Amino acid sequence: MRAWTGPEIPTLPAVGPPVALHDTASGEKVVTTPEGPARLYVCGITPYDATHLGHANTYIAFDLLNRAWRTAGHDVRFVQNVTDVDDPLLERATKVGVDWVELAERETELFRQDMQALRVLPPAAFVGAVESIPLVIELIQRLQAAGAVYQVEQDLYFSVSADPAFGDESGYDRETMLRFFGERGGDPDRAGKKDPLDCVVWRGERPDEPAWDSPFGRGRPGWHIECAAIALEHLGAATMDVQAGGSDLIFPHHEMCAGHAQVATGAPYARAYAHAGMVGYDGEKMSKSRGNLVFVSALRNSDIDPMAIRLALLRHHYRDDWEWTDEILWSAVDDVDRWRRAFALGAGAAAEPVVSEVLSALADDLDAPRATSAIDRWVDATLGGEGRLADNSDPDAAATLLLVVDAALGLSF
Ligand code: 5CA
Ligand code: ZN
Repeated sequence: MRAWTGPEIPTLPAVGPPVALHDTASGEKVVTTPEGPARLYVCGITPYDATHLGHANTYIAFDLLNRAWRTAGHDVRFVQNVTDVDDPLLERATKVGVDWVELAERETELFRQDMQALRVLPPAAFVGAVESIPLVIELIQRLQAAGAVYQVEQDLYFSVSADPAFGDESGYDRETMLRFFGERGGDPDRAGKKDPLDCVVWRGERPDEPAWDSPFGRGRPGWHIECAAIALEHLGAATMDVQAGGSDLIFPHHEMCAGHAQVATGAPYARAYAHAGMVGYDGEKMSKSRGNLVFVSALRNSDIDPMAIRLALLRHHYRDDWEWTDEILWSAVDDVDRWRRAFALGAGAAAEPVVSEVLSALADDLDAPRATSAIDRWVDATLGGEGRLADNSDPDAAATLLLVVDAALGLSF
C-alpha cells in the first residue's frame, strides 16, 4: 500500500558515529554493523482506532534509529506492515457496525497523516497483511516442507519445537511465555496442540469472518506469520539488522516471527531486537482495549504544534516506561517557543560542541533526552546573550543546529 510523504533530510556537515542499541535478545548494548543497507523492520499498527501517543512514541523511537544510521552514512531499508486483518480489527468493526475494510482504510489513512505531521520518515515498503496473503501462503508451505506445521481441526499451527533457537529473542522462562501468550492473542489452552505455545499460522474460515482461498482451504493468516513473510520478502535478506516494536511485542510476537523465519531460512531473523517502553496514561498502559487514549490527531485538531508533540516524546528515553501528562505537553510547547526564539537570532553560542554531543547521544542507544538537553543548554546560552558577544559568537550557529535538529531529531522549526 501507499506510505506517506517524508520530509527532505538535510545533509549534515558532520558524520555521526556508529550506532549502538540495546538488544533484547542478548540483554546488552550492541554496536550495529550493517552490511549494505541497514535493514529495519518496525511492526506497524492494527488499524481499528486512531494513533495514540504510545504508538507515536514507538514510531518516533525507531525513526531516531533510521536517522542515526543515515547520519552515520548508511543507506536504510525500512519496512513496515499494517495488520489490516486480525481479530481486534474484526471485533471492533462488528461492534460499531462498520465494514472492516473501510475501518482499516480510514484508520490507516489517519496514521499516515499523523506520521507525516510528526515527521517520521516513511518506510520504503508499507505493506498490508491482506495484500501479503500470497507471501504468507508461500512461507507456510516452506514451513510445511520443514515439518514445522500441523493441523488442529481447520487451523494450521507452527511447532515452536522446530526452531532450536526458540526462546532466544525474549529470554523468558516457560511460565512467563505461557502467561504472555494467553494475554496477547495466543491460545495456550486449545485442545489438540502439540505444545501450548504453538501458534496459529492459518486460521480456517469461520462464519461471518473474511476468508481467502489457499492450498490449506479457505481462511486467513495468523498474526505472526504475516510479519515474518513481509519482512523476508521486502527487506531483501534473510537476516535484518534490527527488528523493532514496543515491549509488548517481545513475546509472543517477535519470538514467533523469528521462529517462523529461522525455520524457513536457517538463518537468524535479526542481528538485534529493539523494544520501546510503554507509555501510560491515568495509571495504566495506554491501549485501545483499555480506552485510556490520547490521540495524536486529537491534539493536532486542537492546534497543538506536532513539533511540540514530538519534542514531548523525545524528552523520554525510548526504553523507559512513563506516564503521559498534560504538563509534559505544555512544557514542550514552551520549549518549542524558546528554541524558536533562539534559532531566530541566527548567531549564537558555539554550535560545534553541541553538534557532536547530539550525534553521539543519539548513536548511544538513541539517547534523545541527552540530545535535547544539549540543545536546551545552547538555547539558554544564546538567549542569555552569550552568543551575541562579539568574541565568542558563532554567526552560523542557528543554521548549523537547525540542520542537526532536523536531520537527527526530526524536528523542524
Ligand atoms: N499490528 C501489531 C504489530 S504487527 C500491533 O501491535 N499493532 S498495535 O497497533 O497494537 O501497536 C502498534 C505499535 O505500537 C506496536 O509496536 C506496539 O508495541 C506499540 N504500542 C502500543 N501501545 C503502546 C503504548 N502504550 N506505549 C508504547 N508503544 C505502544
Ligand atoms: Zn508485527
